[in-house]
Amino acid sequence: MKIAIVCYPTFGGSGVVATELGIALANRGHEVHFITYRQPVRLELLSNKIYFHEVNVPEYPLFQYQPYELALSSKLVDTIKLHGIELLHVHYAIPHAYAGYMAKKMLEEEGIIIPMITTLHGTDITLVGKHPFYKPAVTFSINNSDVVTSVSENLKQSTLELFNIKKDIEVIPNFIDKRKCNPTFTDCQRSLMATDEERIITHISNFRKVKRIPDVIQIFNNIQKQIPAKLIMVGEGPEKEGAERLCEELGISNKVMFLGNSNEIDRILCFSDLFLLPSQTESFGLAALEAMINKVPVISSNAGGIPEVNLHGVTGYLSDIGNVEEMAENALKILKDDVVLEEFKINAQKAALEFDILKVLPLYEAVYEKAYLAM
Ligand code: GMT
Repeated sequence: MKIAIVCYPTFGGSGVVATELGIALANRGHEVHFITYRQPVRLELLSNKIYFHEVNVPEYPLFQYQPYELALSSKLVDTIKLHGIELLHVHYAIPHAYAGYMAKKMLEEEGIIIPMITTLHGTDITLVGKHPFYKPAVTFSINNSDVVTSVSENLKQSTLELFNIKKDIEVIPNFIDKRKCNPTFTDCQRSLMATDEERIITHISNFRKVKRIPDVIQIFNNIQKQIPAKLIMVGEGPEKEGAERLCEELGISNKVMFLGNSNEIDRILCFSDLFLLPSQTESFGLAALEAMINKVPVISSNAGGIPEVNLHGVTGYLSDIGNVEEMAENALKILKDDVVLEEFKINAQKAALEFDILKVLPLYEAVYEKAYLAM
């Protein structure tokens, strides 16, 4: 099929999922067109099966807010016509589903009928979408998508609770590609980060409030009082400065490394012993899954869809949001004993394999086929 994918091009989970999905679809022979305002961060190679079309929004002084939705829907119409695209898959409801619906309607005027699949990712529902200023438009765009998918059962239930949804929502979880996790990888530069005695603990996110960054620091602070350890913080965002200050106040700055955004997540996870994800809410927790496939157990909150990924007592432990004491105690249970750590590492990777792209991709393809045939 010729498929257009609309997503955010950033390091955020929805952009990563959309990009990895597009690459996998291209590997299966589909022609994939990414339509967004910048080349997606994980999209390194363009080919005769992968195209990128940039959405430009010309600045005009009259507008306090530049009309991105308008530019996106126009770009969709042009690209779909030019390349004979057969299906539109939008990731993140706001404003992509809304712009996609407008494009569909414009194309219909010209006799072109194209199905639109909307994938809900989390914050488009639980944080931003439910705001009264957006809610009617989000409800409308979901109800007017041809197929709606959500990345976890929990997100599906939240969507049904928060919005008046008349469509079925199919759950298609986030995924990883086990083939990208190379078992013969020998370039794991652990010694650059820590001594042999130290455990390495990692957190990766966009450092937004929802990630509860101060909790990450407090959990680590409690751990390092008991065992030698280092914390690696990967990502950029509004909470980073405060986190650096908190480390100084606690006197642990020499044990915490802030690496900024990275495209080499696997290289960092290969030497990590534990991953921390104490989020306020998380529709799925792709970062946890990426840790698990790299044999890294997870200490997390039990928020949202995280329990569908991190299995309590098996791949890590879950605690109530904000219970940093318990999270640190659980972390120590895993980290203090080499045998226990190894057991959790193996369990984490085994559980992550359930989300391998080879299992998840056919679910998307089935949805595409159903939507296409229904037109
Ligand atoms: O976690 C973020 O803040 C980024 C966000 C996004 O919209 O890109 O991630 C969401 O989508 C990911 C991919 O489906 C999920 O794995 C994340 O759990 C979800 N984040 C939240 O629900 C907070």
